[in-house]
Amino acid sequence: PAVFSPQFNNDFFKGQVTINTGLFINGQWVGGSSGTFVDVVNPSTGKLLTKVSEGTTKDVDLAVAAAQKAFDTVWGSHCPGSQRGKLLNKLANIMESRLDELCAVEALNNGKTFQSAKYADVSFSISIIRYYAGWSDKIHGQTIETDRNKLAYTLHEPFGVVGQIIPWNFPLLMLSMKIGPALATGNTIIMKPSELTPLTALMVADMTREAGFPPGVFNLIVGYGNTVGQAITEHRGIEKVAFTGSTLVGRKIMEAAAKSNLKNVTLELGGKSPNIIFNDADLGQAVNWTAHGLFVNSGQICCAGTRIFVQSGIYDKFLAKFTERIKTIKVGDPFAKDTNQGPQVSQIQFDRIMSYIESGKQQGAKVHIGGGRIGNEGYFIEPTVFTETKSSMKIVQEEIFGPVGVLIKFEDEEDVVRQANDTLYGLAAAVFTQDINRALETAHKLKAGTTWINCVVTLNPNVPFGGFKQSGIGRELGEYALHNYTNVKAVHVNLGHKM
Ligand code: TXE
Repeated sequence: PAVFSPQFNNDFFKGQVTINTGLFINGQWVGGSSGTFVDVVNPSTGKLLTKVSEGTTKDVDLAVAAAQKAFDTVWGSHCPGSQRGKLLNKLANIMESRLDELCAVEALNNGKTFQSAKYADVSFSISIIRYYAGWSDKIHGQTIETDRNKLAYTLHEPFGVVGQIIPWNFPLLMLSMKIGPALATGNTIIMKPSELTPLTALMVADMTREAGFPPGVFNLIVGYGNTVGQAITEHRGIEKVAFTGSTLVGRKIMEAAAKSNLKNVTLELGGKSPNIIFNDADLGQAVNWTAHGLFVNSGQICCAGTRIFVQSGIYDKFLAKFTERIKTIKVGDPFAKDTNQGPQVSQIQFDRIMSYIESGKQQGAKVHIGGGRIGNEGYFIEPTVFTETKSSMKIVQEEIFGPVGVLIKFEDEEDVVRQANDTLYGLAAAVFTQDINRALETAHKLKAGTTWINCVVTLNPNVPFGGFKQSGIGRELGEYALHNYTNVKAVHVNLGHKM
């Protein structure tokens, strides 16, 4: 298979990166069995970057066979946890030694700014791998007292071969959140990155080899959702599938898992998270955090605070200050020093977002700021805020996944909790107030897997993340994510009961 060698020459990174563009199966780079390719596009220009081998159902079969063999011979119970931890630490060190390369490729392929990749995505990915390296030799069950004549204990065993399907918004971070706990607990992996953003995943595949992971432990197949994704979810040799992406596809994954071998499923899906600002909030901080929660990663983040509820007493002041803040956001080249927001990831996403903006206008909401395209090349969209919305509007109910939010006035706590919970989703929420009682009371009433108080969209490797309602099943990050990748076996030992 070929390699792609982009040359970078910008303020942050000068140099060339070499990326294998094949499939990574059983520790080897191979071409896809169909000989076809996936086009990978630069979202800043809309132009083709490179072609990557396209996987098929047949390649998934080959990868599952390799992963099963690795699990049965060199991984799982054949590899002590301390050794798995050592390999994960080595992987993290290699990623760190190539931090700038990873950031550059992430910015090139996804469109996020180099700086955000550096201070958020890539650094966080490395921390996550290290965090799970530490867990690798601490995976154990319980000893359970029953009676004097019996001993019972549990073992937390890996599933075996697990499938992982990830999206394009945080290509490296999503990969790290998935492989960290899966490898720490001793599973082998079939990974499918998004067909839009496979490049950093291809780099990591090479790094797993360099780190010394045995062949077959980590396998990477680039391909489309309805072929490779579907093949993973239907495969009878795969015991577990973990997915991050749209709620629509999440449903399909559960269905395919149910119809095949009832594989264990975890899902991290969409959101429409409320961001609540009470009258007594620190105005400057609330404005800054709200802008971060809405526009970070060009708004392409599942836990974005897209429904901004502002209490009536502070509404006008907040709107004025928030507007000034938004005007300072510079949209443009991900590699320029002063850029805060890059392009959307693809033409399809760009079109979706623009059609949501259109629908907001048509349903009678007011574009307070933004609403348009920037330039005529690439997929750049202005930071956009709507006011004068109604709860039935599509822009209030549906995930837009772009730099678009709605500002809604509320009167009291009861009113805002009702409105905030009026959604199919339940991924996250944020509350801004100086009153600790109000902050905690509201946080406890919100139906969301994460609630931030006086901040928004900040994650830590050791704090769980995941959704209530239609935002998902299971938790990623933290100790909780280990449960996604282990089966619990109970062992009963008779010490003296006679039959
Ligand atoms: O996501 P998909 P899309 C939301 C967001 C966005 C919308 C559409 O609202 O606007 O989804 O984005 C793979 N079986 N999120 O269409 O299709 C696909 O190849 C198995 C929220 O790009 O869900 C990719 O690897 N896999 C989200 C992955 O699923 C399938 C992040 C995600 O793509 C498949 C991304 C199938 N039938 C989008 N069909 C979040 N929660 O962060 C597709 N895939």
